[in-house]
Amino acid sequence: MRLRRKLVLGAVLIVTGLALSAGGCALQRLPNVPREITSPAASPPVLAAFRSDPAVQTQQDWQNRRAPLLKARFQSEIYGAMPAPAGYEIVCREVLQTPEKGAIGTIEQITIALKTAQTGPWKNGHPVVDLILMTPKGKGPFPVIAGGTFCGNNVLLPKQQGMRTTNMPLPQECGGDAPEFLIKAIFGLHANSPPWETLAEKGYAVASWHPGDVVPDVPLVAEPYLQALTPVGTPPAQRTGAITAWAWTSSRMVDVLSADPRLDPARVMLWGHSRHGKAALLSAAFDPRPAAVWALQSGTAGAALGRDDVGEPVADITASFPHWFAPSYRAYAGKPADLDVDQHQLIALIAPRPVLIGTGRRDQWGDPHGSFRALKGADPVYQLFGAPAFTQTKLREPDGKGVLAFYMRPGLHGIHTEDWDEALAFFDRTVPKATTK
Ligand code: GTR
Repeated sequence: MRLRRKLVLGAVLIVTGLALSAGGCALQRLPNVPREITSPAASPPVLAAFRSDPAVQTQQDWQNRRAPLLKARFQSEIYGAMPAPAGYEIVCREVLQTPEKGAIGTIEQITIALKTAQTGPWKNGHPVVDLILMTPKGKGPFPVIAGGTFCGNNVLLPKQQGMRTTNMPLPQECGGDAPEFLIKAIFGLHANSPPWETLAEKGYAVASWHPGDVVPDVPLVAEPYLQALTPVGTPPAQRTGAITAWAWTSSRMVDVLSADPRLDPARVMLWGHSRHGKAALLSAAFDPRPAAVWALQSGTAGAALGRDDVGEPVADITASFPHWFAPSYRAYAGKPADLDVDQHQLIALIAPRPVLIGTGRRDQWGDPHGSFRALKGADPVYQLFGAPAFTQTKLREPDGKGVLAFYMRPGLHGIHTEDWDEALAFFDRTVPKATTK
C-alpha cells in the first residue's frame, strides 16, 4: 500500500477511534514535536560563498549573482526546469453567485486556456484551467488571496450549480467516498474551501484553481504532461516536476489576476497547504509579483530544511511522489546532505516580501523545527534588504513583528479556522494597504 494511502487510512482510524470511543483523547497519543529547538542552524549559511560564487555583500550581489545561481540549482537538483511563460486566453467568464446578503459580491468561474511552448496530452493540446474568483461587495481594487485546490474545484462549493468538473484523473485520496464531515474532522473545517464570507467581510478577494488541470497529481499519469511542459533541450534528469508545473500555473493565474481591474496587482498573495504550499513558495521564489506568501505545513521541499532528513525523508517523498520532482532529486535519497542547496535559500529568494510559515504541533512529517530553522536561515537576506529581523525564538510564541513569521498551532495536518485567522492577521499586518490602480 502506498505511503500516502497508509497516512490517510491512519488518520481515518484515529479520528474514527476518537469519535467512537475516547472523546478528545485519542489525538493525545500522537506526540507533539519538542518545544525547544536544539538542531543546528541551516546550512550553507545563506550569504556565504556558494559553489564558485564569492560571499554576498550587497543586494546587487544577491540579485545579480546569487539568486540566478540558486534558481538554477533548485531546478537542476530538486524541482526540474521551470517552463517559460507563453501567455493565456480567457475562454469564458460565468457568474456563479451574486448573493444579496452578506459581504460576498460575486463568485465567478473564469475559464483560461494556457499557452505552452509545446502541445501535450491535454484536450486540444494545451491546458485549460477554471479559475474561481470571489470578489467582495464594495469598491475595489481588492487584495486577492490566491491558491490551488486539491481535488478539483467542486470541493470548493459542493452544491454550486454550473461549476465545471475536472476531466483530469484525481489522486486516490480524492475518491469522493469519504463523507464531508469526516474530511472536516480529519483535515479541518477548511480542508476543501476557504472561509469565503470572513474573507469577503475583511475586503479580500479569493482566487482558487485546480493545479491538477495542468498536471494530474497521479504519478504514472503525470509523466506525459510533465514532458510536454519541459523546455526543449532540458537534460532528462531535470525534466519539469509537478510542483514546478503547479508553481508555473500559479504565475499564470497571477497574470490573469493582475490584469483584472477589480483587483490590486500589488496585493496578490499566494497561499497553499502541504504540496500546494511547496508550489506557492517555489512560485514566489521565481516570480517577483506575489506580494506575500503563506505556506501551511509545506514540509519537505517546501519550507522545511531537507538536508538533515528530519520530517519526511527525501527517500520517501521521491518514492511516493516521483512526479512532483525532477528525476535528479531521487539521487539524494538516503544522502540528502549531499545536496548543496536547502530550503532557507528558497525562502530567501522571496526576500524582501513577507512569508508566513504555518505548522502543526503533532505534524512531525511536516517538520515544524526544520521550517522554523529555514526562516532563521533566510533572515540574513531579508536584513540585507532592510527588512526587520526574524526575532522569534520560541516555536509556540510568535512575536508578530517581522515580515518572516512562523506559527505552530495544536493538532495535525489540515486547514483550520485558526490557520486562516493567522494568515489574515499576517496579511493585514505586512501587506501595504495602498492601491496602485
Ligand atoms: C503527504 C506528503 C507531504 C505533503 C502531503 C500533502 O503525503 O508526504 O509531502 O505534501 O502529502 O500534500 O497533503
